[in-house]
Amino acid sequence: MNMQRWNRKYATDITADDDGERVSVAGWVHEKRDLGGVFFLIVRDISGFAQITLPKKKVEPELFEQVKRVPRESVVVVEGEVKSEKKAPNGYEIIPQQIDVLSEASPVLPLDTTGKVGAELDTRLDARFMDLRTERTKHIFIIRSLTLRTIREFFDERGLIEINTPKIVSAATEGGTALFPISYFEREAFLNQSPQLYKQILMASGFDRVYEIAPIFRAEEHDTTRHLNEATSVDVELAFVSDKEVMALLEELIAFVYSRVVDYPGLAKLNVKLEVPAIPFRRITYDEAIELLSGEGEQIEWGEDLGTSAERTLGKIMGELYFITDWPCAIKPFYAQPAAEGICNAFDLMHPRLELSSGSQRVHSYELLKRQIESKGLGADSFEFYLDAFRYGMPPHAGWGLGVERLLMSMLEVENIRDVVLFPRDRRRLTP
Ligand code: AMO
Repeated sequence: MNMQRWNRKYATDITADDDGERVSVAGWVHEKRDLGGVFFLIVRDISGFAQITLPKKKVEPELFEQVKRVPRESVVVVEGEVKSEKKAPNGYEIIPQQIDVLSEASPVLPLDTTGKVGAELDTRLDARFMDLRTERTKHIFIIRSLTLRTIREFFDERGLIEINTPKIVSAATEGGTALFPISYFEREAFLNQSPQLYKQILMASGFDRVYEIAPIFRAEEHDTTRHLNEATSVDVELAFVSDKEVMALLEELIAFVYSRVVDYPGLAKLNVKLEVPAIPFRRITYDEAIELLSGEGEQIEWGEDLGTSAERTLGKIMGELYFITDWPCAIKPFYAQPAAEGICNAFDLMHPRLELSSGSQRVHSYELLKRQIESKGLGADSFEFYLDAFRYGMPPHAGWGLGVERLLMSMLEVENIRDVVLFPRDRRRLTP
């Protein structure tokens, strides 16, 4: 097959100004419409749609028969002449000279790609390759890519260094959520829950501003619309700063991402009204949070974590992005720095619907860290490689982890977290 011969253009790169030009568009047969004297073939590529017009009297009968027969969603290359046409999408149509069917689709499709017939999420995830051909899903993943690019740009401008830490690890970091064990030769190993230990180790290296965007694995058994077993986390760690500075960095980042996504033209296809949030976000302490909840009839014992229902109630009261600060140490990990009696310098960033991020100022004293690991009932032995980094000069530091999917689903008003992951991993789903 000689692919060179085609002067291939994306559907939206062709305009009415190309009138008279010979072009090729390559893509999928989106729709076929027979209007009697004229037949329309709508070809879709990643950019949009091209109208191929076949006036029955003018085109070769064989070409016409071929087009009539080709099943929807088949892959075709259409070569022909551009004609300016006000009524067509993008203001032009193509009068074809040749249509090559490169791959014929089976006639019964798992999904309707025009979006006229809706499908259940499970059906869409089972046929994700085809679901991605629909406008809404396509734009979600272009926005995901834009979001990640924007995050990297933001960090790059501020001099953070991007790091990659191991995903095969020997110890847990986030108490409460379970680990996925894997067989690692003759030893026990796990998939990482968070790059926490490694990003902290780097603080002892002189790399004083780092970030990582990578998968985290959590063996959570429950099946919710906000939890995945494999998620993507944006992790940040900065030295010579406190929790206050990293909170400011986090809210600036969120506002920056929103400002970019607001400008993305495809956002219109998702029917969301997005406004760039004003910074700084409101801050309430854990004590204030449980007081607010008590006012709504929801009693939380001091030292108890806030569950889904509490998060929802608080979200309704706050109505916008906000931080919860000054958490009881008992419900935060060993690496969070204690401040006053029983309280540590930890925070959660909340969207009215769900938690987006958590972080803290870290313990940087070797002795205190070791004591805190032990007091959480964890064996200091398995943390030796981590503790070592605290013995030879460890600056004060702070950081956070932000769930990429949580950010996307809240920003785009998507109900189920699985909708913003190409191939989600959950309790039931290991393929595709
Ligand atoms: P935490 O456990 O709160 O903190 O995780 C940080 C953020 O990651 C996202 N997240 C998840 N998203 C989808 N499915 C899951 N199962 C899931 N688990 C977590 C959430 C959450 O807010 N080491 C600390 C961060 C730090 O202190 O730097 C940590 O992992 O958006």
